[in-house]
Amino acid sequence: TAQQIVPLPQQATISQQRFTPAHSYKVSGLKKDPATLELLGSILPVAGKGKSLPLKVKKLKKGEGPLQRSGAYKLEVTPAGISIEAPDERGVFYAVQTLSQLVQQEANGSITLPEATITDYPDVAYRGTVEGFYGEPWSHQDRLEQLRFYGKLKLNTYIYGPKDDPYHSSPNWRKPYPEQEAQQLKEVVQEAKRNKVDFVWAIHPGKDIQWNQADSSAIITKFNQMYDLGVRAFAVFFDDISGAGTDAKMQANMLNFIQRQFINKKKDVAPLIMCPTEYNKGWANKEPGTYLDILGEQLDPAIHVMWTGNTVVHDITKEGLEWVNKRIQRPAYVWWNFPVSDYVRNHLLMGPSYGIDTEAVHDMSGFVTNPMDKAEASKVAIFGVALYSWNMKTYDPQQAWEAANQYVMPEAPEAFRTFNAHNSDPGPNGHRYRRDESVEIKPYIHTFLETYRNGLHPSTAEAGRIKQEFERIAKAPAEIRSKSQNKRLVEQLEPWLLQFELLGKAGTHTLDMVDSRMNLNPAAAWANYLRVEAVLDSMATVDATLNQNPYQPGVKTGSLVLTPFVEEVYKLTGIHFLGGNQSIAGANTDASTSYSQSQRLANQPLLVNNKGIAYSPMLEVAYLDSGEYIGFKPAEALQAIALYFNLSNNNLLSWGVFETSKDGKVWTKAEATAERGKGSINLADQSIKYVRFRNFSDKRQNFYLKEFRLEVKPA
Ligand code: LOG
Repeated sequence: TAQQIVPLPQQATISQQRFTPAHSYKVSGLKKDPATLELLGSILPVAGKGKSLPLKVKKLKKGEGPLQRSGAYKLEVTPAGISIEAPDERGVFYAVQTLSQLVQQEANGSITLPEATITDYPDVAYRGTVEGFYGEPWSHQDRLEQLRFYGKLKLNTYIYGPKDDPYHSSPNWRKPYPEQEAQQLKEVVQEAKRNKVDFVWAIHPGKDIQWNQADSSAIITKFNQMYDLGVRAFAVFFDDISGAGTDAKMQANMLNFIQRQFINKKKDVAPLIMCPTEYNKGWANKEPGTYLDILGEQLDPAIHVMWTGNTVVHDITKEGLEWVNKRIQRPAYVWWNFPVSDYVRNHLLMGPSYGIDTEAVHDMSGFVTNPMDKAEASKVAIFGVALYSWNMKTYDPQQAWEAANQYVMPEAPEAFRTFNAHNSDPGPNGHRYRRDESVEIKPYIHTFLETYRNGLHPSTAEAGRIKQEFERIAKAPAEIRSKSQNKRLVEQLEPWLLQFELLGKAGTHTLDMVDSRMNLNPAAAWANYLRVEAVLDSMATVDATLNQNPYQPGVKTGSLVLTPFVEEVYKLTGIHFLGGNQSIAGANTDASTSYSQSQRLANQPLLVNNKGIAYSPMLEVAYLDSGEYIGFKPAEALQAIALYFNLSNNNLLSWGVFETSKDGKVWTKAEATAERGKGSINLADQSIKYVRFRNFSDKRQNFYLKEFRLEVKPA
């Protein structure tokens, strides 16, 4: 079977029997590609002198059909020799990658091969990743390792566009990279070449672009600098901007100019890619003749247009692609916002890559995933995308995920699987994107809880299964730490490993607590209750101490099913023992709410505790339509002290006003000063019950919601 080859070949006959090659191989036809030759030498004995078997590489004759695609190959392995035919160097490299998966090292030191005939080619022409997230960009070493990983999985595209690289975006997109960065990018480009990956360098000029000759030249100049570093593929991103940069006609003009003046003139660069401003259906103007239609009509047909789906973060459906393809008049180049976690930074997204339509092969020109800032941890999801985009019809998300756990952490696959199974869902978020989590244990948890809520004894079958899972969880982190050879991966997981281990302990004590209570052993139950409490305290400390970014600080694990389970059972047991309403010390803050009617901000999560209420900062452009406002209504038990805001906009107070109210009806202006939209307002008036910021102008106003926080204290 071809089952061990990833991604799964399109056609393969692979014998069950294995043979030991009689001689070493004499390679012909590969002189011009030292990287592939080197790889070959690392997997097979290649001849010195004496008798040898032929390993012939031939260029595939020109013709029709999928074997003409870049990366396609035919591979034939018999005891008499090996032959590879491919239309390009990438295809030969992929044949050798497949060969490396066929080769087996035997205990006696020899190697064996099966007889095999494989005819293989990719379903999607461009496959890979877009380093397109906000936050700390990948490290140099991370990037080099990713490229090797892509080579093995036949991914051919890496789009470089980290939002927080100032030379990719504003303020420095017009400037050349400083020497050290330039040198490192050069090395990344070389590693990409060795692995037959197109390194696509993207520019993000839209925040402050001027539609004039000077800025057109600035882009060409920058592209030429990148060309000199070895880059042979380019992209222009216009996502997450507001103002003059968003004009479709101007964007199309500029891109066509780049196409004529740069792409067409260099004979050796890949097709140009653009990310539009309206890059998802949710944000697209649906009126005919608007933004997307203008791009469709005016943009040179050779230019690819990226698309994230029906919303920013969404499943990818055939219907959704058909909708946009009609407008942009070409198949969209999919930018899948999974497993990116820049909008849920306290979570890891380690679950299967599902929700990508296996019927959509003809509706896309490319498929790239936007990963987490944790490069190694992102491999689980990227693995799925590699299998999907190479051979779509056979893609099974669950199977791919099982294989990924094995592939990414071969030294501790079971422990890694356990960890990933319970670290999948991003939690509530502004994009309303959710994932399954703890799928296998969920039904047991539900039944257990239903029973326990009624004060009844959960069955030993359920309790036993759940306890076993928590014991596995408690052990998994130590196993991962001690066995995994991938230290960088372990480092990236570490805060979550720590939290996961605690969750395992908390859960185990929880089951013991219920068991003693039901067996009428209140002393033991109470002792376990205190243990659960202590571990939950430790978890709160981890959450409040590690990963303290200003967006979604903290460390969440098992947040969809398991952590809520432990918390609820702990709470129910506490009520049983202590009576009354158990609540977190201090004022009841749950009743603090946002006070807003803005559609754009409706799903943006709030951070609420007894010190403050805040909007979780937004990465993309926020806006208020004429008359709309955002604000807060603190809980009755709380009193407003001060409002801190950073609404990043140069003339915030020319269109917006801060206001307070005692009743939500009569509003008083609160005097404020702002520097580039940043400032604070003192609110030391006990009668204030509402605070808001209102757009009093007659049109929509854009800004970045970097901070909007009301400090409070118990009244
Ligand atoms: C950004 C992207 C970010 C992602 C998820 C695109 C085209 N742009 O809302 O940089 O990583 O969403 O937060 C985006 O997706 N904006």
